[in-house]
Amino acid sequence: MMSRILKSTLLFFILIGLFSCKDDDTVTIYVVPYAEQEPVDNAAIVEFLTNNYFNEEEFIAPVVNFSYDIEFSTDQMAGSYTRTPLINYVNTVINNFTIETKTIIVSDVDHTLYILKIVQGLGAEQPRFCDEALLSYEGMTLGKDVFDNALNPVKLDLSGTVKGFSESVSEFNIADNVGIVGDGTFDYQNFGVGAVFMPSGLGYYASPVGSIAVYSPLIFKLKVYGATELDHDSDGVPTYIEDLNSDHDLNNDDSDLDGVPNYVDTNDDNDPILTINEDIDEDGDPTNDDTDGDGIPNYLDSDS
Ligand SMILES: [Ca+2]
Ligand SMILES: [Ca+2]
Ligand SMILES: [Ca+2]
Ligand SMILES: [Ca+2]
Repeated sequence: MMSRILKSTLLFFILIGLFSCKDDDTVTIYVVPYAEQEPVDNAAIVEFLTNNYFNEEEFIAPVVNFSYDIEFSTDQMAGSYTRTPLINYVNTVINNFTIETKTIIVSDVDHTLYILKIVQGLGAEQPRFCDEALLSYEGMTLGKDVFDNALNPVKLDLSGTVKGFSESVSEFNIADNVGIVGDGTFDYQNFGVGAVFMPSGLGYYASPVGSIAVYSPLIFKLKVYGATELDHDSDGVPTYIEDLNSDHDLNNDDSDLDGVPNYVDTNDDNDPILTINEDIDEDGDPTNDDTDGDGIPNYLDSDS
């Protein structure tokens, strides 16, 4: 089921193509402007956070072998324990739990992510937006319809997931210890645990994907275990460095303007030398070789 969190832009364009090329009729599909949809989605998320609680009592006093599974519920009482409405956690720390907000701009419109942090994670690393993360997750709508999950740890290239997903997973730290249990399975300790509430503009927006209605805000529960730096074109330059303008969009960095973005371009400056071979000092890093001393490393310098 995990393929459903992959970006659906391609599907979207194919659908438009099918609908708009019927005979000579041009059918225009109306797409709601982000500036109109974001406030609607935000209000729906705030309503969810106002009316729902999570099983905080289980995280405050975890039993042996606790699953660290988050359960959202409209029940405020858990036995004699009174839960805190989720909305109270927004930008406030209570019992070491919090909901951090993060603003992501899509087509000039601010979109707010609500990231519930239950366990930050004690590992040193955080997966970057374009790294491979080892994680488990469950995706659901605000109506709590589960549309996707990976309950056992899977490796996911975050650059291929929707922005609301990659920008949330990258806010957690990984496990600080991995043990191998007797049966050969792994036992991760102190991994990141949380959830994200995202407006549709950071999810699938107007693209119909599986059972998810268009313009659906989404929830993903997350457990983040590990991170691996990726180099998509194996040119010696890690993908996160190929995002030259650091805007977390890999597709708008194309140094030689040949239509192939740097992160998948094995020759970023279109000179006769592949990027991997511009690593003059052969230290495995082509970004620190600047023969003519002009401040532009050779792999991006067509006159080096
Ligand atoms: Ca690269
Ligand atoms: Ca970029
Ligand atoms: Ca290029
Ligand atoms: Ca080159």
